[in-house]
Amino acid sequence: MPYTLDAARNIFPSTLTADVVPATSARFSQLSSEDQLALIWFAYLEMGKSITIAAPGAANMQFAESTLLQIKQLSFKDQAQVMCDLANRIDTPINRTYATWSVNIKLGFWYRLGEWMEEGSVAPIPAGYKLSANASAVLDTIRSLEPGQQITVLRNAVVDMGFDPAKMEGYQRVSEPVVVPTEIAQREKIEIEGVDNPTINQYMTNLNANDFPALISLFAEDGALQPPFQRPIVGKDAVLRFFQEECQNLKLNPKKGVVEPTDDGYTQIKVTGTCETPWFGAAVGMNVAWRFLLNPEGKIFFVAVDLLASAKELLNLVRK
Ligand code: 45D
Repeated sequence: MPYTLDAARNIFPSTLTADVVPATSARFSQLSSEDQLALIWFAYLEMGKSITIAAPGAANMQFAESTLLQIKQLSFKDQAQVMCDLANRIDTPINRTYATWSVNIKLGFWYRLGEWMEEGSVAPIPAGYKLSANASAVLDTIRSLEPGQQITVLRNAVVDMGFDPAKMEGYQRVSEPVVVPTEIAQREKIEIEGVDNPTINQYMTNLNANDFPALISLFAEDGALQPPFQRPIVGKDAVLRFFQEECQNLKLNPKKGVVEPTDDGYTQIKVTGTCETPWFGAAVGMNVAWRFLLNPEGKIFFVAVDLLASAKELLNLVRK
């Protein structure tokens, strides 16, 4: 019997994911907008002491530029209001524009606002701002997380701001242009201890090379991809769009894995390793697992990417 998507999602069920991340994001979302902004500011300052965040490229910034300049021209009071409105997710023109942006454009927008807050051209968090008890507790939790989990909480905070795109209709999504894939000769060879499978190898190599046409050809027509803490994205068209909009310049470092054939010709493969984002490079290697289910033709029917609970989970390759 062929697999259903629900059954596929449950392969390698003993995989421990970093559930503290969605739990922390949920607590964060309950805070007042003032607390949210101040908390991110403090978290961002603290993290900045140990890891440097890369400045966004021009391709990232061009789409946010006019909104940023519009904000820069406002009074401090109005700037603070714009930022609170973003956190409150209410219906404003800026919040609607924000909703159309890809994740990387949203991050670039806040990166620039953060720079301006630091240099004093955009309203800073009031000196001596005191977080509420709840907000302090959330900040303490964030402090205790691994760097890969910390940046995921920050990213969630940014992604969740602005007007809800699901409440908008007929809008144009805005994302960076797709870069040219790395030349074949320049692509790094992948070696995964315990896994010698052409589909898996090409998945890793093509994603690292930003070769999305080659990458999507590895998927079954109704194939699905489940990013960390998200619902699966189903079907080749939707998965390709996700790769082009959200997955440029990632660096996957798969290390080891296990291959388990099933009775009906499908193959379950779990791989663990790290993943770097262009924002933090090698400074933050996120501990991840890929749980693949290949169909009898060797195409990807399903792959889940999980952010792992701890580095110890990199060694968990058991099937049950
Ligand atoms: O509110 O195989 C201020 C897939 C204060 C694809 C601020 C994947 C006020 C398939 C500081 C100004 C994608 C699933 C804000 C693999 C305020 C696949 C600013 C996995 C907001 C492996 C804050 C990829 C700022 C993964 C500027 C796991 C914050 C990718 C910036 C994960 C935060 C990427 C940044 C992550 C966070 C990136 C830049 C977690 C970036 C996080």
